[in-house]
Amino acid sequence: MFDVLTIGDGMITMDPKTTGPMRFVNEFQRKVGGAELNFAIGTARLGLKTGWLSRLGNDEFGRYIYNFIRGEGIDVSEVKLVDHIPTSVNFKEIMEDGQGRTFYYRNPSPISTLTTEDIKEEHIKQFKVLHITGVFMAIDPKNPEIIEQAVYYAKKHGLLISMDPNIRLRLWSKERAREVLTAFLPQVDVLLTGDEEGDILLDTKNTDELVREFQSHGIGHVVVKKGGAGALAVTANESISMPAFPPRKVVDTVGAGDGFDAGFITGLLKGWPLERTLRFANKVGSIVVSVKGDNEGLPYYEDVLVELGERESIER
Ligand code: KDG
Repeated sequence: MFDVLTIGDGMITMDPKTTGPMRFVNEFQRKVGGAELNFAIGTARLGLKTGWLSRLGNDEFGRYIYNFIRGEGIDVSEVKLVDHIPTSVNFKEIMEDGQGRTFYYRNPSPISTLTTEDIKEEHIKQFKVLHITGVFMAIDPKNPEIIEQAVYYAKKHGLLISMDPNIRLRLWSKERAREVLTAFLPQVDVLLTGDEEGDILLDTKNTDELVREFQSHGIGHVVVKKGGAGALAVTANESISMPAFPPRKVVDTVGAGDGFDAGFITGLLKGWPLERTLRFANKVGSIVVSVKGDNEGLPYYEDVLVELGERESIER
């Protein structure tokens, strides 16, 4: 039995060696990225048995990502390398304060070859959680249908559905994102959204209203991520708001939300109380921003315990 499955694109991420506008950056480091891929790495490092369903180009970059993911101990039995479409690439721009922009070269992406036939009931039913995000659904107009198929099998076999809207406005419009993602809300058990994404989905900046509206769709865990301002987690019985842990240093904020999601799902599957789950997820997010790269900062389970002061760190 596996724990969590996610479906999404994997990209070569070109990380700038210097900060500032990309037109002045001359050197990049070749890394890997992709929201669902980061989430998969995050959960695997935290000790979950994770699967990633994807398509990569049958090229050097595709082989590199495939081996990288396999090296993280993630199940790649549903990852295929396809001919004729090169592996997606994105270039990052990082400013002095760790914020930045992304420039994609992923149209088409190898994952556009995925069809509903590639979603197999026998595969899905081996997991406890299906984690879906707006990035995959934005890449190709037919992708929401693929997620519908996966959600159908997942529900049939009692999996929890977790969703991070992960809205990338370079990939689709606010209107399309709202139309597609809100249609999934009645199926979602755990919603892990940024506050600005909540506003795009439901047209309100008021957090209480957002939460109430999400709960009206029957979502059991509504989590609103507020970046440096922390997060709020609400269930039918509890509502916990928690400030973020101050990171050692903010170097690169990309991937922090995926890390938070990985931490939250880990706590949930471990059956922890909501407060502990939120604290753990917050800590994972704060560790990620202090390291450059979309997933390099994702911590191992023991690292988080050390950072939370629950385990001693022996240096030498
Ligand atoms: O959540 C981080 C991801 O967004 C990043 O690794 C790559 O921009 C990306 C994407 O579209 O997946």
